[in-house]
Amino acid sequence: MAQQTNYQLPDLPYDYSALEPVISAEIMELHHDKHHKGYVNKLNEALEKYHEAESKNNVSDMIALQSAIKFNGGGHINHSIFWTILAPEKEGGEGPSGKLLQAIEKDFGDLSSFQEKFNTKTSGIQGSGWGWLGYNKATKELEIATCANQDPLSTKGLIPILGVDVWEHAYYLQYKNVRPDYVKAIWKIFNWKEIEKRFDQASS
Ligand code: MN3
Repeated sequence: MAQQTNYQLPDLPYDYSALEPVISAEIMELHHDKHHKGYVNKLNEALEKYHEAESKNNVSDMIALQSAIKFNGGGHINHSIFWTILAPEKEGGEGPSGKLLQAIEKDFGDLSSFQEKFNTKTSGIQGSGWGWLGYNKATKELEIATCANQDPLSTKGLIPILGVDVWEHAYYLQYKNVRPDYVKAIWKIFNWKEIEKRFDQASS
């Protein structure tokens, strides 16, 4: 009998319009209610089929389902992080402080160098993907990394601290083809309290 798998769409921690003018309510509603929900539904479908194949010891069916699990599971993981590391303008704090700021200064020189590198790499992703600040537990260093499609950052051996979705569905209705303007603007709505909490957990 197939095991029960039931991932749920998490609620947004704010209203659709809360991130305006940086991200419009229309984008937020579509992004959360349609795109993220789609990943959750397809993840649950794929896992159900996977458990069925597993119960029948059908390894070729199990292998065939892996890319759907990676794509939709990654989409669910990535978006679940994304909503929480954003906050209405001025509510998420001015910028990183404390231990996170110290680590950024150690690994990137200073905050503006980090910001510039992050924006350049993230804006330059070919096609759809995500730009991340990740923590490498082995080297105890922060790294900027990009992932294609919905590959989660764990595929690069890093713990996600902050990330930006640069799929067109995340910005096109508002920023059209000018992805760098969206990436630049999103710094106004980072939730630094949450991001610092993620860093503390990753680095402790
Ligand atoms: Mn998205």
